[in-house]
Amino acid sequence: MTKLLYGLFFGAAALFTSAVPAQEPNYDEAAAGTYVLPDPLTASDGSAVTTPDDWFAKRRPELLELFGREMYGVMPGVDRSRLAFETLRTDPVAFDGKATFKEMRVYFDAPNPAPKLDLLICIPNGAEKPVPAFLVLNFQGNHTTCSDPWISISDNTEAIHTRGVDGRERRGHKKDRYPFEMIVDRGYALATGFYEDIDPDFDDQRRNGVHPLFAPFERDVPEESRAATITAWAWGLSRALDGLETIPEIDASRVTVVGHSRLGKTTLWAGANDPRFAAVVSNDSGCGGAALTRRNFGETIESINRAFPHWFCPKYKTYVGRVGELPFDQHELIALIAPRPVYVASASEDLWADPTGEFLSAYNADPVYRLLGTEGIGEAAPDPPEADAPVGAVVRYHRRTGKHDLTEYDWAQYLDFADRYLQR
Ligand code: GTR
Repeated sequence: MTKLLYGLFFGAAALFTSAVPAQEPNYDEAAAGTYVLPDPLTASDGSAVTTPDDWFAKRRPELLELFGREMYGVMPGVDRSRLAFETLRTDPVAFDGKATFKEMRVYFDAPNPAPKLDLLICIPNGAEKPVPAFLVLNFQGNHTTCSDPWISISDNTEAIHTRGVDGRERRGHKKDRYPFEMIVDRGYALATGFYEDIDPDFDDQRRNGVHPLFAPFERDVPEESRAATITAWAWGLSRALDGLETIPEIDASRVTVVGHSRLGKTTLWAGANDPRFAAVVSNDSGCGGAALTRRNFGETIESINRAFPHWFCPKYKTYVGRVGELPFDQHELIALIAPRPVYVASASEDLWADPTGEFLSAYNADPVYRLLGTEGIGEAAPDPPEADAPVGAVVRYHRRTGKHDLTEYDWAQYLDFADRYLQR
């Protein structure tokens, strides 16, 4: 029965999307269009933002509110009395004894058993405690991130139906994206959770996942600006961080949140909202993530809202066809993370995500980083760098050779970046 219902949801979405003819994506740089980016250092009343105080007291709150209201949906609060964390299992001899695995359950609405997020946490045994950590949501369940048979198979049946995650034979099949050993060998913990534990990735008008918990915080928020799915995932990342704060071996003040693709959009928004994230990595996040929305290249505001209407709030759809009227662009989302380190990455063959637009966003966040006393994007030139040649400083960028993916090359850069800014 449940399966049939999902079938109906998908069927309805397909009917809706095929009714409006899609435009061919543009992959010609000469046709990317001309545009003027909003200036992050000019407030909406026209006044100049010239001091860190101006930024933190006025411009930053204003931009954060705009991104919530107009694009992702306003970030809801949390009822901390309903949060609970339980360590379910521990394996102190993972990877031949070099690390400890923990499985921790984050209850969002205790004492109710659901919704919940199961975190798989790997902590290096030899490193001096507490260790810095990476936090990354995964797409198909914790058991797909590593082949170790000790790891529990995701039991979120609702999400499993939507993603077709079918258990044992998928064990470890995405392990290349989550190099546990490489990370613990460098002295970092790695925590991962299944993104659909937080909110299943389909349009159900914000009924499932954590959405019901938002109701008390959304009474005064207009329907068109209520939390969409990217906001739900970002909210869940903050709850995962709440969980990491309870683990003595982990230094929760040195957590880098990493996300790929739709989850790279999510990490930028999570980092913008939650200043406890010490650093943010947005890998191949594209449209609605790091890429500038005003550029007509690859995925556009129109195509993304057609294919994934639930990722953004209804208000965002009103900008389809009038992208120049958006009161922000994505460089300002990156600026909301300042002065904390942020890493934006592209892949050379991932034109759908607009690598140049992703670079330009990072580049144009630089003035805010400078205002706040950091080196920003350092000596990087205004044009995108060569492939496989990372540029920048506290704002950093690379374009890896290859396709849309999260690879060992990417992680090697993120580890060096964390070494530079988060190791004592
Ligand atoms: C694509 C979508 C992108 C990106 C990607 C993903 O189909 O158009 O915006 O988010 O999915 O998350 O895998």
